[in-house]
Amino acid sequence: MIIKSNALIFDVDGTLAETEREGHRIAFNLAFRDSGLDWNWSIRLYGQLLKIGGGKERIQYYIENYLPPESRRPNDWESIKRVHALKNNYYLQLLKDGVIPLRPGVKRLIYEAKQANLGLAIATTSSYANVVTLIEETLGPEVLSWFSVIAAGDIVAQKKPAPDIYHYVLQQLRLEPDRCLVFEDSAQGVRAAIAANLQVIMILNDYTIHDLADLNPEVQPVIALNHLGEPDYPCQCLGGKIELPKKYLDVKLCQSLFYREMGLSHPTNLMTET
Ligand code: XBP
Ligand code: MG
Repeated sequence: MIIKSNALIFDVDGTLAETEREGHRIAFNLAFRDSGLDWNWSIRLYGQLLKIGGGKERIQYYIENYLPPESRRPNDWESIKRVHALKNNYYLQLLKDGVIPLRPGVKRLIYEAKQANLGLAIATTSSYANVVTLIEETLGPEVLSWFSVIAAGDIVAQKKPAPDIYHYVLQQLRLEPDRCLVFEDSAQGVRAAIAANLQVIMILNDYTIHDLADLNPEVQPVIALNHLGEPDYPCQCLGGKIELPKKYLDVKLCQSLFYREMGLSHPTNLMTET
């Protein structure tokens, strides 16, 4: 798909919706039960395991790092894949039950972007079916076609923080990085995007609230917010290189960031350098 306009690229888990604590985590625990594994990933433990991107990779990391040597089972990738497939079945059911809403401002921004003819793309570590179902259930099946590229899961060799998924999206969009703006919630997501020369708006959540402090000075988002905000539900600016000129992030601010990246001053002068 070739698009001529600038584009917004969204991470999914933690960015479009808070899918982890009451979604993936619950589904993992149900899959463990069905697989005869007496593991229970608490909210706190899951927060530690989130540093490992990808569900299969997370299970493998847990086995290798949290279990005593004599109980390190399953110890083969095929068995891990089976547990993970069970987990995703449960996760898809949770999405269909409507238990995971979009984060504030997400729907508004996606509609604004569509209206402004910006390109839309997805770059996620999660599985393709999970993304499609989340979008269909929260935004409606028709919105799925607004996304020119949905890059997910195992489509690339190395998951975030490697930049592979962002390189893939840029290649599919046939856009240079300065024509795109990324939305991410986690340090590994920001690292992946910046390693692909993209600029990032970081939308922190309960699990990633300390991730901004984990980032080196040269790997910083352009702005970090607690959520995207709405006109009647202001967001807070938590850090970054610019100040937020209003109480929520809208497509006009995104447009002004493209101007900034191209070294042009934006006609409406929406931004203030800090
Ligand atoms: C998301 C993930 C995913 C989900 C589970 O990372 O790490 O692994 O937790 O998805 P990001 P799967 O938001 O940085 O893309 O189980 O489908 O892998
Ligand atoms: Mg994320």
